[in-house]
Order: sequence, then structure tokens, then C-alpha cells
Amino acid sequence: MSSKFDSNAATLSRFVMSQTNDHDLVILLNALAISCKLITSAVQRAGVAKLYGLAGEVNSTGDDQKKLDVLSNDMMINALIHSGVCSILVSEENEEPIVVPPAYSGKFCVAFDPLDGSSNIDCNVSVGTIFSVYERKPGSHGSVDDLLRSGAHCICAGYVVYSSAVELVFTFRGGDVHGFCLDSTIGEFVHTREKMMFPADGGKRIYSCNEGNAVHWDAPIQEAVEYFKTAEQPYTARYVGSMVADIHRTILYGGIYLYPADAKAKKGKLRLLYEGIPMAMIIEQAGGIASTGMFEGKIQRVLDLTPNEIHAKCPIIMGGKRDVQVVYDQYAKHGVNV
Ligand code: P6P
Repeated sequence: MSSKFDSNAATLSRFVMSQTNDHDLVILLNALAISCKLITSAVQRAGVAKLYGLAGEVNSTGDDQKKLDVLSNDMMINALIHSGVCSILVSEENEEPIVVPPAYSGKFCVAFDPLDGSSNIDCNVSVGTIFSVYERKPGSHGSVDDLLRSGAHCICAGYVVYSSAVELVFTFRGGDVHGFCLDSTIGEFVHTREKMMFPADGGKRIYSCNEGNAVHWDAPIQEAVEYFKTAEQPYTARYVGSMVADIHRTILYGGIYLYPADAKAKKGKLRLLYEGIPMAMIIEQAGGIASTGMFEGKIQRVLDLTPNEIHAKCPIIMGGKRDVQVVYDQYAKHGVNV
């Protein structure tokens, strides 16, 4: 009978160490993991510690900052600065980039949303952390320019979903997508999912979007969602309102997540550097498609976009090939080259 204890726990650190000779990267992922463990503690004790409610400030997105937004942001910034391997940080919660003091400066540049979906936090709905990692350009001491590059230059990306379980999903550029569940008995993220992939047959027919915006969508998006509702094999609607939860379900079960550009938000709502690019890398490397839908006159791949500023927005159409193709077919009916 196998023991309940694993004498050979496959932790995140060990996984990263097995995938790279760059020990600074191992240090970085450890710092990210520590900050997400701290965020886990804060999120799970929010009610007891009276951390619900507003902090009284507004973030770069114009959202009212929650107390947990501010706390989670401080946890990530401090962990990354003191890792000694970062030189510039970009957070959704900070209008300006954070320049790491020279004494702690290193080669990585990290963009993150420390607590994505935090409008859900006071009612205990799942929230998440999303991050993308770049390396300084040769000769750079770390500046915003190191981050204002397309997803082709992103070296790794990940998210953490704080839900019934806490799970970190991570991938290196060009690599497989792996899942690590937080084992609270040892305080470590333990490798639980090898090579996460969309279901080969497209999986469950689930569409995920905020239909409250439907009147503002362009016709192809409206027609695609109408198709999802009326197809011979009808789809189910699932929308948590936390991108991390919706994307995590989409990869594991199948389906499509849409936050398109629309008449009132020509660039969509989500942020390219710390939502679009990291999620697009994960989605593509899990066998899906990460598109902008119609954006600036053409259908684009999210990873091909270059942010012109650290809080640049991008439309998002992400999901399995079967379901994204439904959107593409509608654009094609309107004469759009896909
Ligand atoms: P809406 C949360 O604010 C977020 O950035 C994503 O996590 C989520 O998918 C989306 O915005 C929800 O936006 O407009 O539907 O509330």
C-alpha cells in the first residue's frame, strides 16, 4: 500500500530546474510562487482578517482598488524585488512601472495582474494572478522598452487560479503547459497536470462572454454567439467574470472565451502585457487559438501584437480550434480575410 506521503514530491522548483539551466529563472519562479502563496493566504482569510471592501484608491484600469488588490500587489512587488533577478516590473495596479533598486536588479522583466477579477472577491468567487516574463534586451539595464515587445519575446507565462483549489499553470515559450496544485500541508505547488491540452474533439460546447455587451459587438461576433445558442448541438453559457477561471475551464473542458472589441471599447477591455500575451501563450501551447478578432482593421494573433504602452488593451477571442473557427466563419461571411 503506498504511503499517503510523497517522498519525492515534484515541486514547481524541481520542475523548472529540470527544464532550464538558468537558475535565475528558478529563483524567479520561486519568488512568483511565494507571492502567490501569500496571496492565497490573504484571499482565504479575507473575511476573518476584514480584508473585504474598497481600499479607497483607483488603479490603472480605472477600477476601484479592493483592499486585497493593494495587498496582493505589494506581496508580488516585494517578492519580485527581493528575488534579486528582476529589473523592471509592470503591474495592473500601478500606473507607472516599478524600477527595481540597483542592489537587487537582475535580468528579468515581469508584467502581472496580481488579483485579476477582484470585483468578485467580496462574494468569494474565483480570482487569479496572471504574469508574463521577458528578459532584458542585450545591453539594457531594465526599462519599459524591454517589456514593450510582442509575445514572441515573452520567455514564459503563467496564471494562478484561487478557487476550490489553488492551481498554478505555467509554460515556457514553445513548451508544454503544466499545472501545479498548492498542497497546503507542505506549502508547495506540486506538479499535478502534465501537458495540458484542449480536448482533441473540441470538448464541451461552452461559450464564455459578457453578453451585456452584445449590442456593442460587431455583426460577426453577434452572429457567432447566436450560432452558439441555436446550433443543432447547442452550447452552454458559462461566465465567471474572472479571466483566469474562465480560461482555465476553457482549456480543461473545451469551449471559447470572448472579450472582443466593440463600439464602446475599440481595443477591448483586457490588457495585452499581463492578460492577453500570457494567456495567449498558454492557450496556443495547449493546442488552442488566441485571436483578437477584428482589431485595427484585421484579424490578428494576440502574440503578434506589440504593446505601445504598458497598459495597452487588446480584444480577446481564445479557445479551441472548433469554436474559434465559428467566429472566423462569421467574419469570412462578411468578406473579412481570416
Ligand atoms: P466584465 C476582471 O475585471 C477582468 O479583467 C477579467 O478577469 C474578466 O474576464 C473581465 O475583466 C470581466 O469584465 O466587463 O465582464 O465585468
